Amino acid sequence: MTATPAEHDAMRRALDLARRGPRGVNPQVGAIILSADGEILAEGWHRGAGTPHAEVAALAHLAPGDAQGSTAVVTLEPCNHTGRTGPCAEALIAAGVSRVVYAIDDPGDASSGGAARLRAAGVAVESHVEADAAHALLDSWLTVQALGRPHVTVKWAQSLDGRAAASDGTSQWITGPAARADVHRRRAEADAIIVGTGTLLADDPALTARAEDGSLLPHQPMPVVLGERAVPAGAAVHRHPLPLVQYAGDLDEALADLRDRGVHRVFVEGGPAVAASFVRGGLADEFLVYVAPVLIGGEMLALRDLGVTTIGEARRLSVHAVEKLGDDLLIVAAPATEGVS
Ligand code: AOF
Ligand code: ZN
Repeated sequence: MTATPAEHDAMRRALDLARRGPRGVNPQVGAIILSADGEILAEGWHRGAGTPHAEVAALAHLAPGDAQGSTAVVTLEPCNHTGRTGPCAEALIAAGVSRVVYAIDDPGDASSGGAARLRAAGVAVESHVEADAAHALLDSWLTVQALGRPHVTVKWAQSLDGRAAASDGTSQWITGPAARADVHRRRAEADAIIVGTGTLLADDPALTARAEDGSLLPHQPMPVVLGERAVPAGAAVHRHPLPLVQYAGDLDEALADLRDRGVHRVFVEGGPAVAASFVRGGLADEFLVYVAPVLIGGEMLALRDLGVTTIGEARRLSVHAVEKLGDDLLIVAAPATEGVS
């Protein structure tokens, strides 16, 4: 049996519930308990590490016995481990749930196995329901689990002919206000924002996420600079509410250290050399390319050399979205064959 339309609806609602939880070391998870005839009996979501998991939060609304014969719709495979809390698979079995529908598998070594445990107890289990939406919600958390590093978005703005600056280095402003506002909104969703020392010295960016009136948005990404050159004492980035973190060496080490600091989502903002080093290292999970209808010509390409000498080595991407922002275009793309599934 596949999932019913009511179960798909419940999953979409469970994903909305999941979004109420905080992004952090634990995933955002939502759960809904449906009666045998598809009525919502209870809802729950995970409120962060150390608090009850979504399934347990939902079951807590029901009197003993009320979940007997019910269906649990959960955005992540119910866990099968005792971590900060007990195993959700056991809680569902104990409550008498007879069917579990979930979106994506739990990738954790210790926490996975809930589906098998449920089936062993005679519970019907259906997976991969609304899986794409659940993937999108948990992309950074899944990247951290699978690859041990934060999810990396590489962003640049370019002319229609692929240039990021004029020959004298001037680059402000290639794109218009709508595109810039979109960048700030996305910066505010990142845990860290990375630039190279070249960009920092050339543009003196504040690396803050700002509203259109210039005020700071509530969530600020940690400012990070890559490279060995010293950051001047008067640099605008020193007025960022969070202290600047600088890495001189290896990209992988920088990302591992950021992960250890709780960073799940980084936004790489420049310039062409830093962007190219992420691409060369296979470290770019997502691309945001803002394209302005302007021609610059010349040598100042948006991306430095990738070591591609023959077309078979070109990095193929798939386009996930194209948006019109004022006069500009935003292309959202990702490596065609990579990605966590
Ligand atoms: C679920 N439902 O709502 C969540 C799950 O240390 P703990 O006990 O908080 O466990 C954290 C792990 O449990 C986390 O890494 C992930 O694998 C899973 N999260 N599982 O069944 C939930 N938040
Ligand atoms: Zn759990």
